[in-house]
Amino acid sequence: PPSFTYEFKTGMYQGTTSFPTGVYIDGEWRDGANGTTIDVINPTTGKLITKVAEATAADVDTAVKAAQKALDTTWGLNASGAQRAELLQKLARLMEENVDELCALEALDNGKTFWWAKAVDVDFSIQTMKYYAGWADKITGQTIETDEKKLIYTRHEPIGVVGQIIPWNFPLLMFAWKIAPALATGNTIVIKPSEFTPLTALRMVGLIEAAGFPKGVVNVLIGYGPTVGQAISEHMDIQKVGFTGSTLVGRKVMAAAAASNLKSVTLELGGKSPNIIFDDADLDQAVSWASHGIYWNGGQACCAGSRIFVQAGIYDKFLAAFTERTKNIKVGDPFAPGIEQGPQVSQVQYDRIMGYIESGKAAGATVHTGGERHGTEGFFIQPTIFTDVTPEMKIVREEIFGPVAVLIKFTDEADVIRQANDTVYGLAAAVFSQNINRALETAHKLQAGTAWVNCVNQLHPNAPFGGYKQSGIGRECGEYALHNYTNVKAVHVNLGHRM
Ligand code: TXE
Repeated sequence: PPSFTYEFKTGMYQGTTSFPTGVYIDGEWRDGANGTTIDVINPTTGKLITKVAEATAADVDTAVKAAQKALDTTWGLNASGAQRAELLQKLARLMEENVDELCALEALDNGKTFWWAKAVDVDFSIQTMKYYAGWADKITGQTIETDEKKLIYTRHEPIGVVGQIIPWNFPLLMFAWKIAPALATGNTIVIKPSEFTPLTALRMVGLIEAAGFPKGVVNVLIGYGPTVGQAISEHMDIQKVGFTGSTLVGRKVMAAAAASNLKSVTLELGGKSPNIIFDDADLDQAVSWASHGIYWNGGQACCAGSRIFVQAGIYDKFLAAFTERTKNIKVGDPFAPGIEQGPQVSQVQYDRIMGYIESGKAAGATVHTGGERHGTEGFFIQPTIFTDVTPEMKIVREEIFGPVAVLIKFTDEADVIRQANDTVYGLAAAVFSQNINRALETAHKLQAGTAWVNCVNQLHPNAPFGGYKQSGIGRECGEYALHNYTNVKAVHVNLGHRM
């Protein structure tokens, strides 16, 4: 199987990384069943970083068998909660020991800045492992009182072999959000990272092995969606699939699950999150948060505050300050200090975003600032503000997944709540106001799985995250995610009723 060695020479990290890049099944690195590879492209330069082994449907079959064997012998009901907790804790410690290398790989492969990878992606991934380590020995059922001659109790058992399919925008964090609750509850895993950003998941394999997880518990397969993703979704021996990605593909995953073994499905999909600025907001803070809301991770966040609603009384002031802030965002090499925004992840995404910008112009919206390519190589796009938009425009309705904000003026609460909820999505929403009643009343009326008050893009391993409407099904993180990975069994014991 192939391997990858790379020397990081400049910027915020210097060091060498080296690890296998095969298909990882049953504790072993292999070539994919077809012997083919996938090119991994550096979004900062557009050039090849390395080639990794391509898994196919046949590899999914092999991985499921290995995962089933592990479930029946070393994991599942064969490993105590305390043992599972200890391994997750150990994995968190190993990640801490390799934190800068993980950040550098994420910056290289995805294009996010090293600084943000360190502040959020890798740190939150470690916290997620620790949080679920804490749960692993506290997975308990209930006793249910009915009458004195009966004992009923519930067991929260692992679901079994679970499939997980993740995207490229937060490669390591999505890997952590998926594997940590599944492992804490005793499941075994076949996971498919995005073919665009496989490197941190492959590096994690070494840490998972070093932590001491038995072979076959975590199987990592890099492959394409229509082959490996589809094979996971329709596999008869996978009992659950957890997916994060586009709403389009989420539908396919659910359809494949329905058409095969009715495996349980959780979906974390797209969004077009409203960010509401009332005229009594702290303007300076609202501008900074709104900027973070849309431009963080190059706008490639499912919860990005891409529709910014500003109350008429402060619209002009907000627009002026937000424009200045937008123009000052430093776009460039993700390893250079002070850079806030790196490249978009791929040529495909670059083209998709530029297509949306063109569609906005063609529909009559005004590019207030930005709207062009940044630099001459790689997939960089200028932070962009659209004004003069109308509700039916594609740039207002569809997820752009790039550094493109639309600004919309509103009059009062009723007006903004109606506009904010006028979307098929419901992932997140934010409200800025100094009036606590107004802020909370609005937050409660927004159709979204997460509502932020005087902040945006806040995630926490302890707090549930997921969507209303077409933004998804189920919740990740927090105690809520444990339900995705356990089957509840009610045991009825007869203590003396006679037939
Ligand atoms: O996503 P895909 P893409 C949105 C965002 C973005 C758009 C397209 O708007 O612009 O989706 O991105 C796997 N069966 N989000 O095309 O294809 C795929 O290999 C099973 C929002 O890259 O949904 C990858 O591992 N799996 C989102 C994963 O699905 C399939 C994050 C996600 O990729 C498959 C990413 C199939 N038929 C994109 N086809 C978020 N919620 O954060 C593909 N995949």
